[in-house]
Parts: sequence; structure tokens; C-alpha cells
Amino acid sequence: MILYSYYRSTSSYRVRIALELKGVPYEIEPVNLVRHGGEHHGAAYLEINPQGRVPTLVDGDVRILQSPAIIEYLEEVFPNQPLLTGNAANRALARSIAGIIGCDVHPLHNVSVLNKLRATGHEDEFVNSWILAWISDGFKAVEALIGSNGWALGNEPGLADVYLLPQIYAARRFGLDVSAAFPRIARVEQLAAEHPAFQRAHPASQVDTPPS
Ligand SMILES: N[C@@H](CCC(=O)N[C@@H](CS)C(=O)NCC(=O)O)C(=O)O
Repeated sequence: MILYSYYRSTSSYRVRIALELKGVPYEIEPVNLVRHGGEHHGAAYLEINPQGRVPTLVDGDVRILQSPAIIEYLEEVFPNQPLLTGNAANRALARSIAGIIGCDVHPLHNVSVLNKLRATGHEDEFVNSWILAWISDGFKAVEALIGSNGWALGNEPGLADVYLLPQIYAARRFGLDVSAAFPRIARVEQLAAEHPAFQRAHPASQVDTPPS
């Protein structure tokens, strides 16, 4: 499998975690969202992903856009190490957390949205407060929904963690003090820091991570 990915893209990071948790071999094809105005806008990448976003997963003849679709595909093709466990209500709760992050938080601080804000005259101070407001808003709900110990929803990492960890990374990158405001979320972050699959998927460990 080939994953078109950018090291600090939260949607790519979700898919990397899912692949790593399931132990599926894959190669990364880096797509730099910044260099040359963004390689995702180039003709070569648009042939692969007409939406011009990462991630894209290519599995032989199968090409999948959108991290939720990719993660569902992986869940169906590799049912071992399931990301969705428990009964229908447990699985719906995991999907709710994924929805908060994937539908209501991340799209509001995506590169193209931030560029649009800047292009319409909004200063960095406004843009930063915009990002932090939407992340905090989503995290308030997630903090109330997750458990008081273990991973987001139990003793094993699952779909909620696949979405949560990349969002924590983005939150910290934009300056949110996650540990002070969201202790349950920060606890999950600590668990992930010790977990090999999450370590391998982390933006700091990618082939396209810039040298520090
Ligand atoms: N809903 C999509 C979002 C994909 C997305 O927006 N990816 C970002 C990086 S995290 C991107 O490619 N942004 C490029 C842009 O906005 O120009 C998914 O989950 O895959």
C-alpha cells in the first residue's frame, strides 16, 4: 500500500496510526503542502487525488480519498486489531468523537481555510485565536465524553484515539496548553507517547519530517 501523506497533516496522521495499529505494511509517498506553493496543487498529485488534499491511500488498483473512508476500508479489509469494538452504542460513541474532530474541528483549521482567512485580511492574531477557539470547543466535548482512565474509550486504543492524537498534536502546535485545560485528553496523549504504533505514526518520525 502507498499512503500519500504529509508529516504534520492531521488527516494523514490518523491513517498512519490506523495502519500501524493494524500492522499493515505500507510505504509513504510524501506530498509537501508548503513547498512550491503546495505539491498537492500540482498536476501529478491531482491525477491521484482530484480534490488536492492528503491523505490518499493506494492499494493496488484501489485508490481511496478522505481519511474516514480510508480508515473504514482498513477496518473492513483488516478486521484483526479492530478499531471499533464493543456493542453498537460503544461503536457509536467512538464515531461521535471521530465526528467531532474530523467534521467540526479539523476542517476549520485546515491549510486552505487559514489561507482564505489571511487572504481576506485577517491578521495572525485573529487566525490563531480562531484556531484555538475551535479546537477548545471540540476538546470540551471530547473531554466530557472520554473515560477517566485508559485510552479514550477503554483499555485498548481504537477509533477515538486514531482521531484524538493527531488533533492533540495540532492543538499543541498552535499553542494550546492541553495538559492544563484537558487532563483526560492529556492522559491519552501520555499513553500514546509510550505506544510503538503511535510513535511510528508521529509527525516527528516520518520520512518527510524536516531535520530539527
Ligand atoms: N476530510 C479530509 C480532510 C483532508 C485535508 O483537508 N487534508 C489537509 C491536510 S490535514 C490538506 O490536504 N490540506 C490542503 C489544503 O487545505 O490546501 C480527510 O479527512 O481526509
